[in-house]
Formats: sequence, structure tokens, C-alpha cells
Amino acid sequence: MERRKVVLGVLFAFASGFSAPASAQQKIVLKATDVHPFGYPTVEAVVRMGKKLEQATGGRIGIQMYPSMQLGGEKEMIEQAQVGALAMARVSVGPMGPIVPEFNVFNLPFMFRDAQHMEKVIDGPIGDELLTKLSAHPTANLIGLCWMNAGTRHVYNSKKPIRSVEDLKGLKIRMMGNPVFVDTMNALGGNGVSMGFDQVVNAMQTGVVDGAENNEPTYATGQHYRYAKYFSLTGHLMIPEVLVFSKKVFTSLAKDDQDLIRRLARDAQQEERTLWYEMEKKSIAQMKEAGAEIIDIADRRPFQAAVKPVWDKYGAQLSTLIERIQNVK
Ligand code: BDP
Repeated sequence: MERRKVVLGVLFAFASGFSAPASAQQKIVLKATDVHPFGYPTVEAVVRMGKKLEQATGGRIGIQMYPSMQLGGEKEMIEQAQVGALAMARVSVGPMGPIVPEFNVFNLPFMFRDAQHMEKVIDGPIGDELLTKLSAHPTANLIGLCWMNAGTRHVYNSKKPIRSVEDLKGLKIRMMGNPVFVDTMNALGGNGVSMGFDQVVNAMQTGVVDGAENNEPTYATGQHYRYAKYFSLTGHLMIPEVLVFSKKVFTSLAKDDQDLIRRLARDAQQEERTLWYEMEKKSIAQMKEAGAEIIDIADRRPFQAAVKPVWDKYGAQLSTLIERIQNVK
């Protein structure tokens, strides 16, 4: 037994999803990453989870957070988790759609009625089923641990206030890497340009795109207002985040440790939510102070009508799930 521990420790030190000092304690350090900086709700929730994990295991297991895209954009993060080069990645459901098609149900424009609806879905049986689906996926090589809030996404650009679907015409808007988003922007009349989050600022700065779309906290912490001051409340997407764990790393952990990680992730799901709402308020204030122009859209119905082709294209294969989500009251 003692011998096995030492061997594992050495393995952990080599496989970069872990690192362990060659000391007698064999501490397991789980490498985690996020595109956002320290202090952002998703990052903070995982950092807190790490502290709880250390406490619960008497310091035997911890989490080392690599924030701010230190390990690349989300595509890179997912790939690193898949091969076990890191243990945990907190990503948007956006780039997960191409991996697990059912996840795309959360990526459909105007899927949720409001934040409460979305929370009820991720907290309930549908949320659980989708996490299980991810974990059971034969080639995804990921374990789905929990969901997190990520607000509502709105379009922002450097050229003009968007008030109507017509205003979007001709604008190049960065979208996350998933065809459903490019189709969504194109259906709205703009030109959807797909790229990783790690390229967004540069693309806005150099005029490769005229703008992007995201929630207030991302816009504010990423200082996107410096390049795209017109922030129009289109509310076209409400996409939760997902915390994924490398299957390769997960299966090498003891069953009790796996259960503990799952339980603490569920706590993180709720804890992040509180942090999220505080951050949203703070971000709106920060945006205003930075000179962003927030444009209200009194009637979103024309935007909803414009994305019908996206629902026609992707909705058929997701129809059962869509109906179940719509029936969550
Ligand atoms: C943010 C998500 C982050 C995504 C980013 C994006 O928190 O996971 O990478 O959007 O637009 O809201 O790529």
C-alpha cells in the first residue's frame, strides 16, 4: 500500500493534471483553469471549493487555480482536461455543444424565459441528466461536475447603438466557437465571426470584428468597453457554465475523494450564484463609470422572431429536451 502511494505520487508529479511533492505526504494538487481573473465568480467559487477540499482531506488534496487564460482559451482548456494535462476546467456550455450535442439545448437563442427558469432547469433533473450524459460520453473524456450562472448575453459594438434587428446589419460580431452561435448572429442580420475568447480583445482592437456579445461581468472585467462602447440589451443568449473534470484524472482518484469532489462542486454551484448576482450589479456600475452606453431594447420580440431559422435547424433533434425545459415552471 505504502509503495503504491509513492508510485502514484511520482505519477502525479509527471502527469501535469496533478502535481505532488516527492515528500511523504503525497499531496495531490488538482490543476484548475478559467478564462476569467481571480475575483470573478466562477474563479472564486472554484478557489473556495479548493479550500474546502483541503480542509476536508486534512490538506491531502488541493486545487491550484490558473486563471485569466493562462492555459489558453476554452477550446484549449477542454482539450487539456480531455488528455489529463489539467484536472478541472470551468467553461461555457457554448464550446461544449460540439462535443455533447444535447448541451446545445442551452445554446439556443432565447431558450430560457428568465434567470429563475434557467436556475430551475440546471438545479433539477434535466441539469443532472445532462451532466451524467457528459460523464458517460464515450469520447468526451470528461466528467460533468456542476453548473454555474453566467447571466444573459448582450451584443456590444464600436460603431453604433443597436436598437433593432436592422441595426445589426453588416456588423461583424465575435461569437463563441460553435456553429449555432454563428447561425444565430447571421439570422439576426449581423456577420457572426467565431473565435476563441483569448482572441476577442485583439480582434476588437484591430477591427477584425466590430464587437462581440457577452454578459456584463465579462464585458466589464475584460474591459471590452474600451473597444466597443455601445452595449445593447439584446438578451439573446442565457448560457450556463459547466465545471468539467478530466476523466483520466478523476478515475485515478479514490472513490471517497471522487464523491467529495462531486459534493463540493454542488456547493460551488450554489455559492457561485450568490457571487454572480453581486458581480452583475458591480459590473453594471463599472460599465457606466467607464463610459459605456447601455441601450435598452423595449421589445425583444423582433429579435426572437429573427432567430427562428436557428430553431428550425437545431431544434428538431432536441425537441424532447426543449419541450421538457419549456415545461419547467
Ligand atoms: C463568458 C464565459 C466564458 C466564455 C466567454 C466567451 O464565462 O466561459 O469563454 O464568455 O465568450 O461569459 O468565450
